[in-house]
Amino acid sequence: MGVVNVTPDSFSDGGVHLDPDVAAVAARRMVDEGAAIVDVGGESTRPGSQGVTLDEELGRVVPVLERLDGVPVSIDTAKAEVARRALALGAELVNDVTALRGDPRMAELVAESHCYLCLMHMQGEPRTMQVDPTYDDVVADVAAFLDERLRFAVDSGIAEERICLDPGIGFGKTVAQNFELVRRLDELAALGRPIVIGFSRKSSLGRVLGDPQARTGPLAASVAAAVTAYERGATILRVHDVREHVEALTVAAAVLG
Ligand code: HH2
Repeated sequence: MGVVNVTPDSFSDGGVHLDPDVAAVAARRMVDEGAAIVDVGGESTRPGSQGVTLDEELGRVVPVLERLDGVPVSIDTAKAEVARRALALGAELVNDVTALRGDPRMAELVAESHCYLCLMHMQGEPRTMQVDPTYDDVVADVAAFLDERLRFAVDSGIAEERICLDPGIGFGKTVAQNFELVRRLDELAALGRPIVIGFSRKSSLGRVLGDPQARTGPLAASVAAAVTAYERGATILRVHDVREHVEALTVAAAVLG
């Protein structure tokens, strides 16, 4: 899954894809490089971010989606109206970082649209989530949350086979907790749904490399996280640098057989 953030402030590619033509070229290049789907988002969820209005978010993503005819698209949004417009423009997957808790109309929309859905774990909200994340056992707590959200989605009429789950790397977790979630990914895979991991460029990578103030992580570190997550059962890797990840994951798959 390639990432195209149509935002001025995303933590790693903010401002790069604000021009819809540039964003569409980037999305198509990601597919050429081997991405199965491109995740388009118009609202940064980086730690400390404030959120954007509906009009602002639509104004960012709609011109991009209009240019992506024929490209497999995921829409990264917590707003049902943004998802509705994106689905009408051909998006196949709704990537909701609030796991259907952000907008009461989202579950019904996804159920009626028969699209795919990603349910992600987040403790708190982006503005404050990194202040003091606390868990009894981060993996067990995230698994219980995802299981509950999966049941909620299915009870709302969304087909279980269309749902994937994501522990939400960096969303209300310490550096150690992010790595533990990948180390023990088999416990999340046991929920029986495909697992998405988005470790690409995240600050925990830069911090484990020795910079306690890092805001991002480098490419080689992102690839290492993706490959080890894949080895432990992740099947969808959300990444900014598609070509390098596809090369690494192809070799990892050849080794693992
Ligand atoms: N991470 C980000 C945004 N959306 N969705 C899923 N399912 N999983 C993730 O790990 C995930 C996500 C944050 O990364 P990015 O989009 O690069 O930055 P920003 O939120 O600042 O736009």
